[in-house]
Amino acid sequence: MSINYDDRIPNNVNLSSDARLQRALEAWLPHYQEWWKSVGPQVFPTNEIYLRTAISTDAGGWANFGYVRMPEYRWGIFLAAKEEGRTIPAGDHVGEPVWDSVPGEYRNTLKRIIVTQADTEPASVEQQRFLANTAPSLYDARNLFQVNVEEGRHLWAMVYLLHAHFGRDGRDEADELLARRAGDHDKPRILDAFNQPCEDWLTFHCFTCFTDRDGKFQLGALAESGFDPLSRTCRFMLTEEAHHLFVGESGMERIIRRAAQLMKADKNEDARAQGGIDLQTIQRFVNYWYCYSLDLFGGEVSTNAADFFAQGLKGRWHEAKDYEDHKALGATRIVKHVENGALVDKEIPLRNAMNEELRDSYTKDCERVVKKWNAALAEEGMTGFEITLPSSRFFRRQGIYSDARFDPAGNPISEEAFAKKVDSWLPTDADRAYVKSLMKPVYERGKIAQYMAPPKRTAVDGKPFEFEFVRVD
Ligand code: BYC
Repeated sequence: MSINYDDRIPNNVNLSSDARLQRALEAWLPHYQEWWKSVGPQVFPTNEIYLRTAISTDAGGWANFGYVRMPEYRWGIFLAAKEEGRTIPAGDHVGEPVWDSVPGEYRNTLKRIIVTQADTEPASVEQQRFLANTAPSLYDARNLFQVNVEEGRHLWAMVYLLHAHFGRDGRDEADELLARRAGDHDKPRILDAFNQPCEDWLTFHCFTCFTDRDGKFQLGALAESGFDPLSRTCRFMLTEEAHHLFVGESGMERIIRRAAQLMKADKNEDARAQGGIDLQTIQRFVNYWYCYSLDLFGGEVSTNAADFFAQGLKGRWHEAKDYEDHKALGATRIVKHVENGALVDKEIPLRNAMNEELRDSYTKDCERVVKKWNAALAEEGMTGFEITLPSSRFFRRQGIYSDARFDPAGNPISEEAFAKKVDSWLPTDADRAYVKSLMKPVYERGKIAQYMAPPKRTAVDGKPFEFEFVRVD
């Protein structure tokens, strides 16, 4: 599956064989470039950055490193190789051959899923546009840029599907994707988390750890789609996504580790007094972004989710590999509901609880990550504090828990009890102001901001932290 870089839009879908589609995408390209210029990274916009670019979708080809100026990055359309004989993994059509074109009866639903997925990609670039102005190191700036260019490429992946498979409607939706803006009052992005500000590096690492991880699981569910072009697109996106998660996971670990080191260095064990971010503040940011990301799985009980599954448009995480019953008919799941201020168990048809199933897979993955952070704390000699994940009922704005109040352990509490404790559970204005006050750029090779430990390994082409990841001059 080598990629053709001779076309104006690099691709491995034989784009030049379809002149109409090629023209349509080439007409979209300058609008995309304009969008990148106006909302992409605001510093080092034309400096050489050490980035990876895919040259093939095979194992050895997708991480090809070299210096690139971001506007010259070759955004393209890359699908994982077609699996001959692949069948629909789940739902009412399980076992039938996959669809290479859109099944008419599911056209609108499928378009909606693709547009929702697509919308998150440019949104994250917009949210992160000012972060490089305060990068803690050139290595971190480089990671931010890598994430940004690849989210831009993921937008291309979805726009290709819209143009290639949804005709006029698809083209209109592709235009709209460049018209909405993260956090814009009049034209916001579709999902809540993508309208939240991301203006400091603690937030960035929470975002890439927790919100990009929703991306991992949603892409995983779409990789199990019966619509094969979507599945193949998502399978390749997942390979790129892994590095984004590494950035978030290891970035948080470095902030947490530094907090512990600074506490040890201070006579009052006060990380803030030493220019770091204290563990309690980090915990509050974790609570905020984990819960916002839980919302991205939709409601606990969802007929939309049941339809997506029944129609074979979305599966569960590792549907084909890990499950035996791919119809999920007749099966049920207990979901806790709130009635008269108390939690009661309700039995829900499993298909209606598919969002909850995927959220479970996500939560398990997040628990694994937090365990690693706590191991890092223990390694630094910090035994009295552990980072924890709140209950999936805490601080929700979507689904059945959004109308009630819960403490982080998931117990229902009154509005007054919540108001009394909220400042110890979620970031306060003072926390945000403090974290913001630390955001000063460090653009010297091999140097790093005080609130973050350097990485133990960079995961960038085997290069050391001191490497010239950004050519500053
Ligand atoms: N915010 O039946 P319900 C990524 C809406 S991230 C606002 O409970 P459903 C990335 C919902 O649309 C992965 N609205 O939910 C990460 C519906 O609206 P309508 C993105 C929300 O439909 C970092 C209503 O509430 N991919 O890739 O079962 C950087 C009732 O919905 C939210 C996808 O999301 C929310 N959080 O599930 C870059 C995959 N949640 O119909 C990239 C595609 C729900 O009443 N999307 N609503 O107008 C989907 O599969 C589903 O749309 C959702 C929602 C899972 C999001």
